[in-house]
Amino acid sequence: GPLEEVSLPLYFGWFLLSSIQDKIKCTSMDFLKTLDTLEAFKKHLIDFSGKAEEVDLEQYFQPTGILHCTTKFCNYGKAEGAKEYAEKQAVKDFYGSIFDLSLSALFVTPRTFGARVSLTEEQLQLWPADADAEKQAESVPAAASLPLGSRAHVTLGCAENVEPVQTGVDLLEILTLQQEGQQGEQVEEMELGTLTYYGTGKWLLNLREPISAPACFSSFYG
Ligand code: ACK
Repeated sequence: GPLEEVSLPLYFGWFLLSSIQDKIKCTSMDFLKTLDTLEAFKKHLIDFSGKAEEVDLEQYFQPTGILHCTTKFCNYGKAEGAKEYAEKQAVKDFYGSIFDLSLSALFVTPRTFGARVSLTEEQLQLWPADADAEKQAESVPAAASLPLGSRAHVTLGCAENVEPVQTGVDLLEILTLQQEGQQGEQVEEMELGTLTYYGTGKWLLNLREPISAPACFSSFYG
C-alpha cells in the first residue's frame, strides 16, 4: 500500500553532531578565505568564473543543510538496491549509533565544496557493497576500480544550480586522477595541510590532522 511505499527514507547516512558542525563550518570557511587569497588560486580563477575576475568563495558556495555523509541514497525506495540496503543486518544493528568519522581532506571544484571521509573497516559495513555507490557515478567510469567507500564525503557547499549529488562525483574524479598516477601540482603548505591542484579547477587540501567528527548513523526523510 502507499504506506509501504514511503517507508524507506530519502537516504541513510551519518549525521554530524551539532557541536562538530559548527567547528567544521568555521574551519571550512577559514580555508575558503585563505584559498581565495592565494596567488596560485588566482592564477586559475578562470575555472570558476569563466573570466579572470575575482570570486568570493564564501558566497560562491551555498550551504546545503545539515552536514552528513550519505551511505545509501534510497529516494524513498525508488533507487536501485534501496530495500536490500535497508534490510542489511549492519544497518539495523547500527541504526542510531554514534561513530567517529575521520575527515581527511577538503576539496573545492567550480561545482562543489566537500570533505573527504576516510571510513574504517567497521564503518565500511554500512557502505552499500551490492549497489556499489561508486558505480552510481556514471560520469566517472574509471571510478569503478577505486576502493570501496572512496566516494564517502560531507558536502559543505554547492555552486548555484548544482545538486549535492555532484560532490561525490567530484571527489571520485580527483581520486581517479590520483590513482592514474597524476601527482597534481603541490602549490602550498598551509597551516591545515598540503594543497594540491589537479587541473580544471580541482583543489585538494590533505589535512595534516584529520578532523574527528562524531556522527549518528540514521536516515533522512525530508
Ligand atoms: O551531499 P550528498 O551526499 O549528495 O547528500 C545528498 C543526499 O543524497 C540527499 O540528496 C545524495 N544523493 C542524491 N542523489 C544521489 C545519488 N544518485 N547517488 C548518491 N547520492 C545521492 C546527495
